[in-house]
Amino acid sequence: MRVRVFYHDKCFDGACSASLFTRFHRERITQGASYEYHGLVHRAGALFDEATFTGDENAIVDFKYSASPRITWWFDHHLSAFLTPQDHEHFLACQRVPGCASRKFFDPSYTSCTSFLAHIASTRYEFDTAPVADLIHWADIVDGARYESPEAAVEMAEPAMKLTLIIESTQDPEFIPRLIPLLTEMPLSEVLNQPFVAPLLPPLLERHHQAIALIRSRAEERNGTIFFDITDHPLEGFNKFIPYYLHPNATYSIGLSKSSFRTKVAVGSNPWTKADPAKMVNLAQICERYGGGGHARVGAISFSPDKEEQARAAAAEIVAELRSKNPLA
Ligand SMILES: [Mn+2]
Repeated sequence: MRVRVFYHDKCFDGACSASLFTRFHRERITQGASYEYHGLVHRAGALFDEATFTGDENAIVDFKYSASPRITWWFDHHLSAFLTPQDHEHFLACQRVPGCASRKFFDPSYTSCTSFLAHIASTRYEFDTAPVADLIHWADIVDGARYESPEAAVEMAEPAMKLTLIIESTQDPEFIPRLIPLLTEMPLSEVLNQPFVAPLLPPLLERHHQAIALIRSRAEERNGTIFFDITDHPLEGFNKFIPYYLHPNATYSIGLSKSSFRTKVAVGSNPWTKADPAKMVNLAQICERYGGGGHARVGAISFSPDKEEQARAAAAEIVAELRSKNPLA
């Protein structure tokens, strides 16, 4: 039997979910099957190429629902799991058919898809999660950004953090499929030491440390709000907790950055702040005023590369507004 596993690409939880599905399927559904892995990414237009659903079984984990009859397993925990109302209807109809309901699962209350899959596999299929408890624990911390401190989020001490850094930045389409089976076969520290994994880490840590140094040199905190402009240093993304690592007493952070395809105003809040949540500003509403969006605690606005001055003006307005509404003042 050939099993194709489709997973959220470049995502620690996506890779862990694919690995956990494999171990569960091998131990509790069918022995001796072969497993192939295909990463899926969010993009405008069609998310799935149904021509790739060619396994004897096709599973989607940590990614949106597909109504294709070839999909035989589905696990997801994202609030936005259904692309269309028709997809949601299709899933609800499936839940009324026992043979379908026992293979397609959705629960947005779970922090990670890995912990959701573990719960279903253990409660419905008697799968033993004890050997993979560490993996489940770290999937919840990484996917839920549940770090105990800014140091834990930024200093990358744990193997899971280092693997996340590698998984999120790889450009090699064969890397994650090669990594996935190992995640439930050995401790994460041993995965990290594999010859095809270990050499990838030092240049990424170097880049991470450069980003910390750059933001340290630019970040200015006043009245509980950090502002930094790094548009003159194109970065392929940076760890969003760095501002609070450098200024732990700040409540908000506004960062202006630039890549080849956009100028971005990132508007965030400190996950470890002592501020009263009721006194905090809804950042999604602020970003929406400028055509951006997000969540109450973190949002962003994207401008086309030629609109850099507009982005800078928007950032300055938001900084002034948040500095006048310091919840800890
Ligand atoms: Mn996830």
